[in-house]
Amino acid sequence: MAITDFLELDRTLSDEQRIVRDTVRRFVDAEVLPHIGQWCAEGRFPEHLIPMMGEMGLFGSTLPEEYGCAQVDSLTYGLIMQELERGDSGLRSFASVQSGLVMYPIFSFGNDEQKKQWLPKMATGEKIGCFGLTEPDGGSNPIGMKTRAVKDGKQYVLSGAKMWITNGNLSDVAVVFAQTGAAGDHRAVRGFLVEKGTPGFKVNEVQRKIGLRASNTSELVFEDCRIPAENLLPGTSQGLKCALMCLNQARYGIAFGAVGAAIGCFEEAVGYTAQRAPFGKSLDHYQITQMKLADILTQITLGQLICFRLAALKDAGALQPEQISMAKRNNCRMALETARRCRELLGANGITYEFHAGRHETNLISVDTYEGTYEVHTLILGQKITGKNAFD
Ligand code: TGC
Ligand code: FAD
Repeated sequence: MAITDFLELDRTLSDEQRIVRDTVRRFVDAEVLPHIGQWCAEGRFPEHLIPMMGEMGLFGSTLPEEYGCAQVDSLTYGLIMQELERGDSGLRSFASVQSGLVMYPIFSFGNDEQKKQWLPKMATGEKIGCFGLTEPDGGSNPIGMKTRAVKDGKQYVLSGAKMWITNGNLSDVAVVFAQTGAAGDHRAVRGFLVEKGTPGFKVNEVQRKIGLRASNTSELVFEDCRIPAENLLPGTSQGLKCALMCLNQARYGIAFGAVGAAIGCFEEAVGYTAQRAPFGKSLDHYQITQMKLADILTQITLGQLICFRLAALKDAGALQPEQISMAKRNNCRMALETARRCRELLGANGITYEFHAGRHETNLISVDTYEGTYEVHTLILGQKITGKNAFD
């Protein structure tokens, strides 16, 4: 039994779930961990991994086989995200945006033509997508968006900007949410497909990030950007709610992914403190070290339990957005705190790319921020508990 499977959750997996998890685990050990420090130092996403991930069925993996997807259950999907983020949050970000924020809305809100055009090629990784909701003036309250889409004959004209967009510079297509009605009208927000190279559509990569360095983050700018009217995702007729439904998919994956990052940090710290002996005995002989490790393992185990329950609720069609908020909020903060404590156990080595905890820590600052900050999820839970909406 691995120490990070303290409550023997592995026993509850089917053979198929275990095989998928172990395949992704081996991929990360062989192809990611030996090189990730270098990619972070260079500030680049490892694009050569995309076809390999496609081959393994890691994109849109819960979607139907008829679109070339693996059609796995929710727990398998979560475990894929866990293993990818044990490697690096940037890798999981790539896969969760492609799957939960681009393929999911095309599948859920697109017409047959859009699904056939995009989903099979996105499943293999031949085509890449990004998701534009956040704007330069603020992301927590997306209904304040300024990006507009105005119908003009057989076209929509987009104007505005989206900021902090994962995969932006790598993408063939962007799912962009824009206001088609009066400012602040929830119901009039719509989703559109904007293809790379469309006149009036520019992408600027964000430079000099202090974390998620092996991930592409970009600004999307729309200046009199004309797209065919048929690029509207017709099923986004419920407005902003459709964008929030996409977030549920990504937040679910992040809750699992954060556990993976925490496991990566913990396993490294256990190994390191068993070897390092600044006072003659290895660090793991000392009570302070053992207390830190016991606290961390307990928190990781609680995070795992939340995830496994989430998966069961999701497959039963009973998962509520507030339950996802609790998992995203708790697990991201848990992983961030775990990475900080593990980096501390590594002493000076913890601040280098030779080890993993410091890299995970700077990544997890972003993971704790995106897909709804800790405060936003606090207020979502607060509303559920009290019935009072603190966002008003
Ligand atoms: P509100 O009035 O509460 O709701 C409007 C309508 O939407 C419904 N709804 C949801 N439906 C499905 N899932 C959810 N999670 C939902 N939350 C709300 C709601 O029932 C209502 O429906 P109806 O039928 O009455 O119209 O909306 P609000 O404007 O007050 O917003 C509430 C708030 C603050 C919680 C929401 O705006 C929010 O979640 N803000 C955070 C924004 C966010 O998370 N952005 C993430 C951007 S994408 C990203 O970060 C990608 S990182 C990717 C990576 O690299 O991994
Ligand atoms: P703001 O909304 O300006 O908030 C600033 C601070 O105020 C935060 O601490 C927040 O918690 C707090 N705050 C806000 N409202 C309240 C309130 N009512 N009460 C108390 N405190 C409050 N977005 C996309 O659309 N697509 C992507 O692919 C994407 N990828 C990202 C990748 C990275 C690396 C990062 C860092 C972000 C990404 N984002 C993406 C954006 C992300 O979703 C936003 O950063 C996030 O939603 C927060 O928005 P903001 O940064 O504008 O902060």
